Amino acid sequence: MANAPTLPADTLEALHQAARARILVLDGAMGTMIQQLKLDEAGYRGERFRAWNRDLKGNNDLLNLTAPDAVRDIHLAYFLAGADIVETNTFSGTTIAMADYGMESLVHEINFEGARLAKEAARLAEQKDGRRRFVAGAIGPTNRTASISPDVNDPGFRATSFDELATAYGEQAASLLDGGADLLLIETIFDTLNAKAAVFAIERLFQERGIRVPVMISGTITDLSGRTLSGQTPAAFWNSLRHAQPFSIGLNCALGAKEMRAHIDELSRLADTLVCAYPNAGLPNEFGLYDESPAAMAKLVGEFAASGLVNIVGGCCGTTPDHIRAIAEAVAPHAPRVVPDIEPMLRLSGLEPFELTPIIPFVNVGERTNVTGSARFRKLITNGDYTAALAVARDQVENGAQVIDINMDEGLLDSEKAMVTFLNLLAAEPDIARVPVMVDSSKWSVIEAGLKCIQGKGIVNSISMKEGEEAFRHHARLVRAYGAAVVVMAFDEQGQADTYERKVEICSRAYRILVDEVGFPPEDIIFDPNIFAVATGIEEHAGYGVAFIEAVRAIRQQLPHAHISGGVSNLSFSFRGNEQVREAMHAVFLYHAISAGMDMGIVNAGQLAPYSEIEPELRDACEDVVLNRR
Ligand code: THG
Repeated sequence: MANAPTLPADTLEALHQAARARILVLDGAMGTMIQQLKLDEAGYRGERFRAWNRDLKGNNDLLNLTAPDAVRDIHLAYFLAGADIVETNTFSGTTIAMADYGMESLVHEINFEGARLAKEAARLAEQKDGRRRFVAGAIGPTNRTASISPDVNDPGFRATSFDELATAYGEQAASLLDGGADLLLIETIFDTLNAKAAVFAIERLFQERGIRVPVMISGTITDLSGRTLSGQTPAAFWNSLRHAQPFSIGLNCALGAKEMRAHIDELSRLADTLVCAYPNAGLPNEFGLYDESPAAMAKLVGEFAASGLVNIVGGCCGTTPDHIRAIAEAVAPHAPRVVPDIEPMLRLSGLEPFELTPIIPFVNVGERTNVTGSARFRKLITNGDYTAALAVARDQVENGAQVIDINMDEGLLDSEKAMVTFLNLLAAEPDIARVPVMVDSSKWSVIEAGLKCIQGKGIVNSISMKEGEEAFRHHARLVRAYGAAVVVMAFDEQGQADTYERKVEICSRAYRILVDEVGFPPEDIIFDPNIFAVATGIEEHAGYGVAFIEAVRAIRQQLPHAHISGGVSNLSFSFRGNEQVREAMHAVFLYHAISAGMDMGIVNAGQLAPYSEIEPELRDACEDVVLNRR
């Protein structure tokens, strides 16, 4: 998310300049300060909502309308304690969260006023000491999760959806910008899919308005396992959200600075953007309150700064202006973290990260979860036996699949529904969901439905130029907005490429469009130059193996950072039923294709023989066929 700032250019420049010059200070907890006001039900209601038909005590965001002076004073207290950025009092300002109070219709006003009040406080603080202050529009996680079922007996159930979240987040973000927010802050993320919906909505808003403001992203690691509530590690979380090109990535809330340190350290090493940490004031006490002292907290956060881990610091639950003052003093002597240069690399995630590093020669993508590629899987899905279908996925992972390809393209099936059901159930299986998903369909609607279910960074399989460049660009932009990598088939308006020349020409054209026009990162592009069946008895098919292998070599040389994949089992369709020969064919083919630069393939993860273990006579025969020697 670069380019076209909406902020007055000087605000954006001032923000970047400040971030280069020093560790920026965020505010502390709004909720903690509101608690100290000891407002009763009437205090929350004010005159305007005196007769509202539901209890309003605890609706902190409503105070933007009913107690604006108090809210502004809290912001001002944080600014004067040393905060550069304060968060608007809008943590629950979505229609989804406001439904608890029947206040969906007030969302615009609450966010607009929230931003306006914080800006007023910023102006007052600036008048006092001349230092620039900024307002981050706070976007909380809502009280629903897109990738976790609230019902333990129904793991595939979801209380909300990507679309519902994107609509709600989009409304909130628009109102925050209308009210004057300088940045947006997607925070306290316990389910990365919620955050991906927020990122999607914000990007759509930026496109609609032709504007762009810096976006901060902050997750929360709520237990000692070091994972988010939805099960991701910090690195997986970062891989899932990196496409947002956020102003900062970081963590907040949870178990305090001490427990957060290791995770911030990890993000600090991985992220090529600013790192932000705003922990709670320690662990909760017996009343569930956070009471670490300003001095104790400042010592811990000060150490983050001394160790070069952070660019932005602040506090969450339990922190007060005194905490922020102490933290600001503690970090002031230290230089901000230097943003590292991170090597471009295909970085995916399920619950865990997967990186295609140069030492990985080849990525196994499990093919068996495919209704057209497996009669057994098709039967399980059409019979609705999802438990056994999940076992197929588990087998693939246990047999070494590092990614699983999921395909529900079957004429008699509601493919979208099957894709969604399967992915939602899969999300509840940590031993499968740890790997990234490849969403495989020839129908865009099925792909999009799948993308809306995965919290990790997955792969779209596939897009192509078969319907022309315009549709190709459109799909590529959406893939990017959903934060996925992409398989591009060597397929154009004329059809599927079958010769070396056509394969290279189409992939080159697609690469230029993706990289130069769409801004797609080249390391997130996976070309599939079409593996076709050989030894079919048809003369023209004999050269398919060689055409693929030579195209791989050329594409790897000519199109930097892009990867190559293919459906390996396609090659041996003419040997159906003879598994031994098929396996040998695949081993021989992969041996040559991998040395030419193929680094990924859709394979039967349980049935991959090493080249060296193929019986020599059979191997020679396969070589003759694959390399078209005889
Ligand atoms: N490129 C891309 N995606 C793809 C393909 C590709 N997705 C689908 C397919 N091709 C890759 N997946 C498979 C899965 C299974 C088989 C072949 C390719 C296969 N199945 C056995 C058969 O049909 O004989 C299994 C039979 C059974 O168990 O019922 O060979 O090329 N981007």
